[in-house]
Amino acid sequence: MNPLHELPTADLTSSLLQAEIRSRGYILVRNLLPRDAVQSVLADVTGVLSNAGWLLPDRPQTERFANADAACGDPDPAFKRTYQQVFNLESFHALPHHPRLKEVMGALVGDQVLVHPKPIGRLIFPNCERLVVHPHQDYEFMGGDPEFFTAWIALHDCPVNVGPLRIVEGSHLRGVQQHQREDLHVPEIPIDSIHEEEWGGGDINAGDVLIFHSLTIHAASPNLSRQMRLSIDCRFQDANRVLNPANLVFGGDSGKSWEKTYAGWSFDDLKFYWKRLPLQLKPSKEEIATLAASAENEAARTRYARMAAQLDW
Ligand SMILES: O=C(O)CCC(=O)C(=O)O
Repeated sequence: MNPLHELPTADLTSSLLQAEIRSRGYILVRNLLPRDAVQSVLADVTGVLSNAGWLLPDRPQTERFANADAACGDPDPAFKRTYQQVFNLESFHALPHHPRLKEVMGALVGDQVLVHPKPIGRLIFPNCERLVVHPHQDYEFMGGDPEFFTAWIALHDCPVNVGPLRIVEGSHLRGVQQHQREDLHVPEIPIDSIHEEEWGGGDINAGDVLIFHSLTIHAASPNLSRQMRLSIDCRFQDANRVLNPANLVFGGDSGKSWEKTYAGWSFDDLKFYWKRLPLQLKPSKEEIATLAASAENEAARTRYARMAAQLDW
């Protein structure tokens, strides 16, 4: 595996950042976030996991030693229940808004930064092949304007054997790739279409941020340790560019809502902040209302109706 190309925070300028992402499709910024900011999210997340019985009780919870008997992952119901508690944490949502990260993402996308409101937490048990995320482009899942960027943040030091992200340098220049869906798995780019020597990776530490373009091919490395690999990935774009409204709402019939997410929060400033931005939704609210009445099948009409009900401003 090739080492990742990295930049120290002190060297970051808007033009350097943009040039690096334009040519390589990613950049690893060492020590961008203060370690204590990341560690306090880790403490909250491991508190939830410990209560769920996912961690060995005789080890400090922030060391993340996994209870192998509890191993689970999406879409297991036990996973979804615990994941929802992690997703509801205020600190989990606040980290992508950390001023140091927002400043760098602003240097990349422009002054009006939209932080996508649904960060994803990765709660990866060790030695579970089925939980390892396979090669893909984020654009396949988020849609909208491909000019958005992901920030991948490990919540602890993440050496290669604990399963950090790996990246194919320059792969964003290949354009939108065909993703395949095998059995019930999420769509992925076939692994044999990527040569082993194309992958870049290495240790990623607490405080480091791996930033990459929506078309950059990436995948997780397997977690071969005895600890859980915990990370957050979140997306950023110029608020004036097109956004797929699915990134603002909850799908499915799980009953998730922003009101439930916010129920235990102490502060209001990160609640519904995107409603204050002049977003370019595609499809627009009007188009979604039309689709809710006229889409070709019942399932699609239900999906659009659920979306329309949540786009209530
Ligand atoms: O952390 C992982 O295992 C996968 C993350 C990922 O695919 C992403 O950040 O888009």
